[in-house]
Amino acid sequence: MARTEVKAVESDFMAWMGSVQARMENALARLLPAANLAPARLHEAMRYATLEGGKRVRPLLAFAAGELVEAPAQRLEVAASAVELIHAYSLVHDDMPCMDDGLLRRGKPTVHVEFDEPTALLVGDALGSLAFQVLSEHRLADDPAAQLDMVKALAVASGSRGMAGGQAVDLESTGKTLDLPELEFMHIRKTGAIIRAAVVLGAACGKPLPETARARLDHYAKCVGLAFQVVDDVLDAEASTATLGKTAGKDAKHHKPTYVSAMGAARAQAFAEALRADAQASLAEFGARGARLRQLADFIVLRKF
Ligand code: GRG
Repeated sequence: MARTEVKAVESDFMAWMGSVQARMENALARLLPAANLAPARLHEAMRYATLEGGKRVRPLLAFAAGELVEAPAQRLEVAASAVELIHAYSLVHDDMPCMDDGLLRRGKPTVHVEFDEPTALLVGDALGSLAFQVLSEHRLADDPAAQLDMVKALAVASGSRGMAGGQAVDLESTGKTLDLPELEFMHIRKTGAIIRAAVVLGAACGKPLPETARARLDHYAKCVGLAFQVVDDVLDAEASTATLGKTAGKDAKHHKPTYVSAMGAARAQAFAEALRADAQASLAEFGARGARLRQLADFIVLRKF
């Protein structure tokens, strides 16, 4: 591709990303309870945790998967909001002193710092419930059984066989060395499961995909989900707090086993790039409709924040 063509593709992707991010900000602001509605402090904290921040990678993946199946944007924004609410929930709890004890998130004080610990606990609880409320009260699939499958996919991805389970392994592993299969087991659950659910939910908002296409899309999602956490490990070791909007260098400080501690930053980045190639290869059959998913795999692996 010529240099000018590359620039045009990049700016088209940036514009698409900005438009989905803006759409998501509006959708989440509408779906969250108003800040002045009683109990106002809890509602204010839920909005603080969710709005005006974050890359919105999971919603972007849901919208990109929706492009494969001509999914209506009104459905996608609701499904993507449910995923983002679970993600925001996980960040609030992850930052609490009983977990990773983070002080800074998305460039601002974490919820338990800005509010207090009991409020942070309740924010997570309430965001989780809201996620399943929005997923069940809007029509997202033509077939009600397909919509029930969406609810189940998000429940499984966030539960003990998904994110909560991965976090349990993460907490148990502090100060230990994990081998590569053990690291993969943890990362695929802690971070990958919700990313996979974002892709599944986006694809479920449109025309049904044949089983083989669904399997290829799921393989893509599994690869980018793992790659996302591998790159997060690299950025924690190599980027600055100002760039990340959260405290850098915490993994080494807290003796967390990561891909960087297991293989070094350069090999970890190379592993993420191999996962990206694997993800891209599994999109071959989708042709031009897979363009956004391809671009997102690039963004996830090459990002600097
Ligand atoms: C929500 C049911 C439920 C359980 C929560 C606390 C916990 C159990 C899990 C922690 C999961 C966690 C925080 C994993 C790390 C994932 C990760 C790399 C987050 C950063 O995601 P980005 O970079 O953040 O997409 P932004 O701020 O851009 O949205």
